[in-house]
Amino acid sequence: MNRSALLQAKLYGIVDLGYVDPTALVRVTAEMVEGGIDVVQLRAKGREPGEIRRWSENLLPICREAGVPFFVNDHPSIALETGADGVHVGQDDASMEEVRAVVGPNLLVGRSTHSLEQAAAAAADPRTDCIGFGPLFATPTKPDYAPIGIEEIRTVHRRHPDLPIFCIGGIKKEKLPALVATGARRVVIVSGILQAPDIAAYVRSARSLLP
Ligand code: 3NM
Repeated sequence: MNRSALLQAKLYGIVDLGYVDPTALVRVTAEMVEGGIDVVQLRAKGREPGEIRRWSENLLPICREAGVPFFVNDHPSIALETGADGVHVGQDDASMEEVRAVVGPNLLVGRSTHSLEQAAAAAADPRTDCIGFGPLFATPTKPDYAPIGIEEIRTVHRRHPDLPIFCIGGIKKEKLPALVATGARRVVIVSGILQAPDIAAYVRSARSLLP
């Protein structure tokens, strides 16, 4: 899997253990894939590494079969050892040097960014394959972060045209037309997807709103 797969991607879904019971992980991931999700990440804050490793091993084949890149949040060694396509790290997590020392040159590495300055720093580092940019709106999924709004979306895309930028935070499918009009090209939706009564249908319809 290489970076160009991420440039093609439009809709990135996170299977977040804050919303999904462990017993439902496989079903939810399969429904996201069925709906046409472009990237899947496993996010399991505060969970034991052994559990995260097992969940990663369970979800990876579903994504692999569909050709969907699979990322593990926060745990470079689990991403490497389970054969995931990538790892996603936050600003407060390991440095890019530390992450690459664990995963080597081939895994994809994503980084959260919360300002134009952080996005520029990530873009200037060739070890970073994609970024999250947000939270655009307040969100219970990441409650301790102040929303940055949508004014900078156009600027961040203009400054970094070759970097896959995934807008994130408080995004529901109803907001997609306005975000696209503001220059967004790729988005992450977490609770909107995971709380939908029909996950595959929600993903399909959100995906269709991203040109
Ligand atoms: N990271 P929802 S916002 C996991 O800005 C995450 O880095 C963010 O969830 C960031 O779609 C966020 O439910 C939560 O708002 C996104």
